[in-house]
Amino acid sequence: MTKLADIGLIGLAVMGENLVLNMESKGYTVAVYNRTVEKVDKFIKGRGAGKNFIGAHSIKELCASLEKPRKVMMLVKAGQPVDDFIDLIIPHLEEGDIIIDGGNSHFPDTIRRTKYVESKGLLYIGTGVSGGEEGALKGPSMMPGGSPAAWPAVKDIFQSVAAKVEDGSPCCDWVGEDGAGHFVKMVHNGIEYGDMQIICEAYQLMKEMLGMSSDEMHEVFKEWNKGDLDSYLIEITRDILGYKEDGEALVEKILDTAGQKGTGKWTGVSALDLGIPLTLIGESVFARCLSAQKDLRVEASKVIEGPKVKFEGDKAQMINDLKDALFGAKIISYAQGYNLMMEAAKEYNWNLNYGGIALMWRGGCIIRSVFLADIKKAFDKNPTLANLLLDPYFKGKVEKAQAGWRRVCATALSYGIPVPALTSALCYFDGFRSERLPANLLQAQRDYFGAHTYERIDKPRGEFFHTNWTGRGGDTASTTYDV
Ligand code: 2AM
Repeated sequence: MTKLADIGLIGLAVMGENLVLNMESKGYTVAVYNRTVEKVDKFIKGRGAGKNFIGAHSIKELCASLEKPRKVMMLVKAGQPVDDFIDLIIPHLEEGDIIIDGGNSHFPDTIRRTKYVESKGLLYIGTGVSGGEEGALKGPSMMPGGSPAAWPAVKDIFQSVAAKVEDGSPCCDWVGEDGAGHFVKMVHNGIEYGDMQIICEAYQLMKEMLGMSSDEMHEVFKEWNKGDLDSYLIEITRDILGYKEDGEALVEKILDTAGQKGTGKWTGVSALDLGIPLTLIGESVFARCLSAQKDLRVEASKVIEGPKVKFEGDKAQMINDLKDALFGAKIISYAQGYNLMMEAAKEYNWNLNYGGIALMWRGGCIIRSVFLADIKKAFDKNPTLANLLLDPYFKGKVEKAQAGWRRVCATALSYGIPVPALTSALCYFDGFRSERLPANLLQAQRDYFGAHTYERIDKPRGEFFHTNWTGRGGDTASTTYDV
């Protein structure tokens, strides 16, 4: 009898192909299937030739070729195709077998699918896979969640294909129940939006305010990649700025309208749902939306005047300040992202391992950076850390960065150059460290027009007051009616 496969994969697009080649290179036998069946034979004869793959021409054949407990992984288009495949796979599995979704599914779908698949006596995993095509082949960051009982059966495969950090630890660990893995992947993507936006803001300031050439900026990013900012996104920005087409920087010929696939938006929507101030990521999503209104901006640029000032400050100092601004804002972005995960853990009953998540993002994925090692350390020291800004290391770093960061924001605003992510992060920082915010006045306004009541600082919490502010309203608080 021919050897059974360790795992089966449905979806031979480039991510799927690369991931199974990665699995096979680690010593696993993989059965493969694709909706358009010709792709199976093409793969077996092409990139998969001479390797330990079993080509299946139906889902039945795929499931029959698997070692028990059977593990069937889908890497197909997110949405309805995932539900359709689940229904096609279920009849060919037995109790204890596992269905895995490695696509970019929205976490509420994964919560629903976990319940559904478990109701059939099977186990389910929804895993974030980050790192693009190259990551899939050489070692992605993997963020699995779902039925906890499924983890021991896939742990070895997942951890052996995942990226590794310097000490050999895999960038893959169990995230949590049902949709936790896809939630964490979503937050990863939101943070990616934020990291990219603050880099773009620094670029615009260097180019438009400081009048720097792409070669000069290339050198600055090269330097920045050697310190606290050392990360994949700084590294590729360095390379992009140095890339020439016919002797000129290609980046300057690219149309300034950003695309998006929706994961940043999902992160922002989730923050609004859970009441978490995820300002930097929110601004990063909106910045892409504004960039997409190109025609309107071109029209506005012809008729609306802004400040006309020429930078006369110390250029080297401003570049140094920009580095601090990026680092300060980056700390805020991760503090906010972690805050969102903590609230989601409460809301959805997930037992998240925050240090483990930092380790999963440390290598293989788009937001990989040296900085994540320090986040891991912060949570290792204090697993119940309420906010990253309260960790002594990060508190010290932000305090040190704030002077330069403030100079950058103040200068950008006076020059009329938009820096929505850098400034909103600074405002969050100042709000977070304020004992008193103006919400007392806000509560008074709410009570004035809507009798919504307020609490007092000279009375215990939980006691609510209503004032008849004008002498014309009654004493009835809004709690007694429902409008
Ligand atoms: P295909 O090769 O038959 O198009 C990535 O696009 C993967 O998802 C591919 O394996 C693709 O199969 C599959 N896919 C895309 N849309 C699909 C759909 N509507 N139903 C099932 N599979 C789909």
